[in-house]
Amino acid sequence: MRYLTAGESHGPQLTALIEGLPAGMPITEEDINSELERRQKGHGRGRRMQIEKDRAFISSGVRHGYTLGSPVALVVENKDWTHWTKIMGSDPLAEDEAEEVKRKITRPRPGHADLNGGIKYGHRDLRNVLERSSARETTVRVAAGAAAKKLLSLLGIKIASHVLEIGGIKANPANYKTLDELREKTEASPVRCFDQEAEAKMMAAIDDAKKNGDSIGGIVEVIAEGMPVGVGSYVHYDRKLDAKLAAAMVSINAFKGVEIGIGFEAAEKFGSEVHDEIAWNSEEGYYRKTNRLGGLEGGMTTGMPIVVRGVMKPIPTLYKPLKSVDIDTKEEFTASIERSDSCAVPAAAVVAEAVVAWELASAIVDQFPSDRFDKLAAYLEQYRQETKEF
Ligand code: EPS
Repeated sequence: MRYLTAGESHGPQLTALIEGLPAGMPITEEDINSELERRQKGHGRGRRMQIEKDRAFISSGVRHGYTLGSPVALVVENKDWTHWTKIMGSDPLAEDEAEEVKRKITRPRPGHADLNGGIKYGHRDLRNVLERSSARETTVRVAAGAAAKKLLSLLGIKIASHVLEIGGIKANPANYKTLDELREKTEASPVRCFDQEAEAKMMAAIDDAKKNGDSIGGIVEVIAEGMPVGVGSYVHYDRKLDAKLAAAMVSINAFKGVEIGIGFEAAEKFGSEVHDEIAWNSEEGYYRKTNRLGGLEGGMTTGMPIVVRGVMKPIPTLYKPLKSVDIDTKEEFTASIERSDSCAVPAAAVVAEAVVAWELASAIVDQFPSDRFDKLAAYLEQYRQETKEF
């Protein structure tokens, strides 16, 4: 499967175009909208989220609640567009109105795509860069991820996410019995954190950052249960599932790093403390006694829960901006101020869940190719049975 997105932050709409979903899979706009709603929440979000009420319109590929096998197009309208029709319109501007209408930006924000993107594409108005590089685009990545999540759930694969750290405040290890329990508790948390004590401290840290015109980042974790064994491959670098998951995580705006399982902690431990011993019983077949490697060995799934973490740097758009250089005058100025969020880590957990879901669903569809969803489900069932008997 693959997908592309289109759309600017203040353009009329955002679009995701999905190729490869098998035909006959049940899906509704509500499956997508519930995920979009989750992305809009979180303590620390800015004013844009009060303007928008993100809803997906399925404009292609689904009929009467089922996929057709044709491309699935998902469209989310930007409500804010009504304020930007002239500034972001596709029509050429008249000579005399050109400058005042553009809301031109010439002072790049450190840490954002502004300067590098301007140089690369030859844009002397950096708005031409920031409109697309904005994290607004993650809206339709969540929409595409929602379709992937639907496919996974129909195949008995559950996925959830939570926030582990915000602005240096670390949550205690989350002791949940089931992913449903994790989901229930974190959905009710304004920072998507399982640990309520840490939650209060995280919210206070966000409020402080906001008061100071600053921003803070954090760490999110995604867990997926029920993946069949052997999805992905060891035979080529570009078929390794852990590599795809890492790329997907770092592709999220402001994400700078990723860990799988115990991640960087493995550097401090002996091999005997890192690797998960193999066991077998007649009910489950093979399993690992521990899951330090986060459900992935040799670029493939082990059948244990997939555990992926990502670190998000603080959002670079600051109300108390850092120093920058005006690209027209070359003078030192403070960077331009755009509307921003003091912390978007809780929302980023939902985005991380979406991109992980996409990679897992995509790997399954690649490995068990079928144009029909019912055949895919039957094939997977048979494979799961064979795995047990191996
Ligand atoms: C976002 C929409 C954006 C920002 C934010 C995330 O909308 P606007 O620029 O109109 O406020 O709120 O993105 C950034 C801060 C950024 O630097 O990219 C969204 O929909 O999540």
